Amino acid sequence: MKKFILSEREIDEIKSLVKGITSQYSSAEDDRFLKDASIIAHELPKRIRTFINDFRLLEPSSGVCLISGYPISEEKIGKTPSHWQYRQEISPALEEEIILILFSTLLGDVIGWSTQQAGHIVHDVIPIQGHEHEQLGSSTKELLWWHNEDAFHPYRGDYLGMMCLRNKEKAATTVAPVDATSYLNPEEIAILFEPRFTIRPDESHLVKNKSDLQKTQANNDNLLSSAYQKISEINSEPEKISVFYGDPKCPYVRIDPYFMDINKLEDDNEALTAMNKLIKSIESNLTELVLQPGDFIFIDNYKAVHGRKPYTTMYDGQHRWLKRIIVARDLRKSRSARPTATSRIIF
Ligand SMILES: O=C(O)CCC(=O)C(=O)O
Ligand SMILES: [Fe+2]
Repeated sequence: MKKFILSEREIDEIKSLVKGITSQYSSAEDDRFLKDASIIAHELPKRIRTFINDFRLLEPSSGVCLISGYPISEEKIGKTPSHWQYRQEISPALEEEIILILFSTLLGDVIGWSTQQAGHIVHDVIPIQGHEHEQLGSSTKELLWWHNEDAFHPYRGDYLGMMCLRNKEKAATTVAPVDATSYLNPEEIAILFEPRFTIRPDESHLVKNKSDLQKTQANNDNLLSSAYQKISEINSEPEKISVFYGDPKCPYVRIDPYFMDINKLEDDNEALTAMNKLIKSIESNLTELVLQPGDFIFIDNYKAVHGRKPYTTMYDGQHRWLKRIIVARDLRKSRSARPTATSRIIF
């Protein structure tokens, strides 16, 4: 994994850049800030711009990079919220959210989903009481199966970014590169390049995880209703897709085993065998990473998978708290699902 440790001087430079932004914008999701973010990011320290640019263009095989050392003020961020719907008018982590967006814009354009976390672009990854056994980022007692983010969706992001504010529980994020040619033969790779597989939407996009506010609005919001309708259609009749795409000598991957109904592949023995071999190989390459406060991790969603191990938490306001973001390299790809050219939210 590529690692970068911020120097004192770089931290000072970032802080003074962010100060100028927080004096103008009270939300990291402000449209004007999002439009200008890629310009402002030019003012980040050169070493960090080079590091992220290299991650984007050189596509290192690890598929993961880590930037660490940003100081987090426990006092300033305050208590971890108990649910992602309970947002304060002005985020106590506005500074950190802005940095996450600035780093992200060096990889592409940030996007969000109307069907996830109430259509927010910066997500909260926190344990939520009642979700313990769900297959969700907010679960604790269950293994969050490794996956590509939003693998079910044609407009899934190219990268997933996460910033750690708090992780006293030492919950481990899991990551693995998908280096297909080192564990599969050309015939198996060719099978995985064929549209013989399905991926259903993960639980975070389902109606049952809508925000309370969206539940009350849903009936008079046609756009949102149709977005949930699309999710429901993919859920009941997922199209056949390939697991690999791109260059057969170094394939990109689209995989989320928990939602792939692998048992239904029984009448396609070749596909089942290749898929199981791939899953086993990824499993054996999985490593654990306990994010520390002040860590930013970017995962190449075409080249690596990630998940999370089960953990124990007290839900005491000091519980785990990550900020999370999705980045697309080509915003235009999803234009038909976004109301305007500048809108970041996919419906
Ligand atoms: O909690 C983690 O470390 C990862 C969670 C995750 O997979 C996600 O939020 O996309
Ligand atoms: Fe994830």
